[in-house]
Amino acid sequence: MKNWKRYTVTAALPYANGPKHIGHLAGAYLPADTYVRYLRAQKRDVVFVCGSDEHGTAITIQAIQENTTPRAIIDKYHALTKNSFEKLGISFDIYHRTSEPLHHETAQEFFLDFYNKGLFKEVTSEQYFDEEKKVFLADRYIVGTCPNCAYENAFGDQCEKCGKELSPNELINPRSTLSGNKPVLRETKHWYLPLNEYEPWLKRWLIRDHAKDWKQNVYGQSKSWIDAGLQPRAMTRDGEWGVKVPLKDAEGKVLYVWFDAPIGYISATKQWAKENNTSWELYWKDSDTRLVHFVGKDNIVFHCIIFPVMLHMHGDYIVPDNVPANEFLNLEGDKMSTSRKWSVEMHEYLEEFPDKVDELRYVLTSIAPETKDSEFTWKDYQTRVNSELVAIFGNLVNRVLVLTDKYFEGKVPQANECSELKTFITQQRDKISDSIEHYKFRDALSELMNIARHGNKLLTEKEPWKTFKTNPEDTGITLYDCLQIIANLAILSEPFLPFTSKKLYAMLNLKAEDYQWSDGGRQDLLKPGHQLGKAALLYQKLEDEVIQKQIDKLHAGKPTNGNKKEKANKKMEANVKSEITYDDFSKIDLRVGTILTAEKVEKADKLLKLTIDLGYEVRTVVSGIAEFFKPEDIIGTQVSVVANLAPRKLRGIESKGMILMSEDEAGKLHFVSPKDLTNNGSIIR
Ligand code: B3M
Ligand code: ZN
Repeated sequence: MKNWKRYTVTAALPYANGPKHIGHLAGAYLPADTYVRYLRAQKRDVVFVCGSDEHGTAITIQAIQENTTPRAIIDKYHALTKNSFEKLGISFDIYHRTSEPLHHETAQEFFLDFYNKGLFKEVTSEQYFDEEKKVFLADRYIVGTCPNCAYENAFGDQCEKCGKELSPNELINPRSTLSGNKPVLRETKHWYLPLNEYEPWLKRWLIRDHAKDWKQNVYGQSKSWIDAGLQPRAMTRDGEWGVKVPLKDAEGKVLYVWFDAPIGYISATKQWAKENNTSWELYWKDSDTRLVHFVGKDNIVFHCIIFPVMLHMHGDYIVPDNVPANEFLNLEGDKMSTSRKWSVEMHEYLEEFPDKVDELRYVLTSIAPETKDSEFTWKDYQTRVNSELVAIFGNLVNRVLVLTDKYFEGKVPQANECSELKTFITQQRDKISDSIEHYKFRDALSELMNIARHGNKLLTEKEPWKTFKTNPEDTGITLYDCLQIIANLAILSEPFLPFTSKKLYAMLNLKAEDYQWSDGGRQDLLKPGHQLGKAALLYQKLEDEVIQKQIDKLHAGKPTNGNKKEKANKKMEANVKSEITYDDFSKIDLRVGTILTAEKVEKADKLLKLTIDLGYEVRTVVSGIAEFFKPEDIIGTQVSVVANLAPRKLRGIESKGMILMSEDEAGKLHFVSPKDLTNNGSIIR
């Protein structure tokens, strides 16, 4: 294996157009942070960069829709997300922004490098333009009638009704979703990256170098993209918001967001190097630097194909050694989505559980979607916290410290190193290292927990509270071993549970900076006689009410029509009547009739007096529909009538029969009418 001199670790730059949820956290940021903390614990040279991705059509369109500016949107969400990451212990060395001048310069330099070398293809094509909003329209922002199924609201890239993939010019009656107007076709020139020309290089690089060491999901996706054949891809867009295309004849054009965003990793490193008086180039241009990109699965193609090609085209740069992308984290049986309000946003979690960060880190790593999609449920979160963190980890630490306090006045008892234990913990440390190096954070965490399990097992077997009366030396030995286990946990838990680790160091009265990863396994981390610090509870049990509240909150936040619909369904369900026989039904004489006249009933807001032609006779029927219909509007309407209902008097008027109405979820009434004009008096059965 190569001996890397330094590491450049990146985590996908979040779009600063909305809050980020725990699915994003589990997908990229948490594994990246765990990896980096592990490298730092090994005293390796590493820079961990991230920042806001602040350009792109989506932000422009959102600003138009919300009647605000892109700047206002990005400032808000940059701050929110940066702050959430800090609180979650995601330890970036820098959280930069792609709106910074340094980034614009860096991205433009890349563009010009390609341009000057003549690597771009210039292509002029016709694209839809919204004349009122003055923007070119991405395919998604054009709707029209589907040529395949005639659905009227098909998107410019796909019809959601029949599923057919479309291009905007296939739509019949195209409309802009921004103004509702018909867009016009305009000629526009763009610069294309000829990805197809780099296929041979990509293939060699991917298959020769990474068929073995990349995750199956990542390698497979990348390979199938390449196998399918690559197409030139436009690296510029029409618009005002973004990095300006640095050419004279490119007024009103900006770099495609996926061209500039990954360069954001480089500009972030430049800024960090400036602040830390070091060279950014070592981290991007030295072949002994290992470049690792942590991303979610929807970003694989950009990090495994497009960006590597860009780095290769530029020439001076290293390419990623690995892109350990995760799959998706679902939530309570459904895809996580901020817009559909089916998500747990990072800042929301922090508001609800400000002191339970490691609990979230623990659960998200335990269920990380490393090889396939996985699922977060609040019940599972509760179970893992209560029966693993509280019952195994927290319980061990608490019992050992309390017992040491009780029997040895909080001082490490006299004992010798236990070589068996030393071997065990050293092995565990190596298993954890190996798993982390292979981006298997779930396995790594479970090996960490096995160390805590081992401590509990020692306590259960040795029962130091019993031996104290007969053989206090044995009690001392057991507690000594358990204390060394806890000190090892302080070191080895740090990448996963940094807040826990910090508390452990304090409780043990040790200084974190005195230890590194290779100290894991040592049996003399705590010397006999060493005075321990104060014991504190590491984790608290999560009660059912607390969890139920989160579940209720999630369901209450579902989009309102879903919610209303649920209520309506419940109401309808509540009205289900008991079974009747066919004979019961056939007693009702149901007929079609036509409303001949309609008038209001004096002093009765809800009633209309109707005369209805039933073919064989004309009837008077009083009906409670005045709130919903104006008399003049319903004359001539065909309705269904219960013809043999016993007559009754309403406001002094004899009503003979009843007309059928259906009531919707809002309580509004609708006539139940035959679909086609039918003879009056026709029997309904
Ligand atoms: N902002 C997409 C995303 O948030 C994009 C990642 C950029 S990484 C260079 O999923
Ligand atoms: Zn269709």
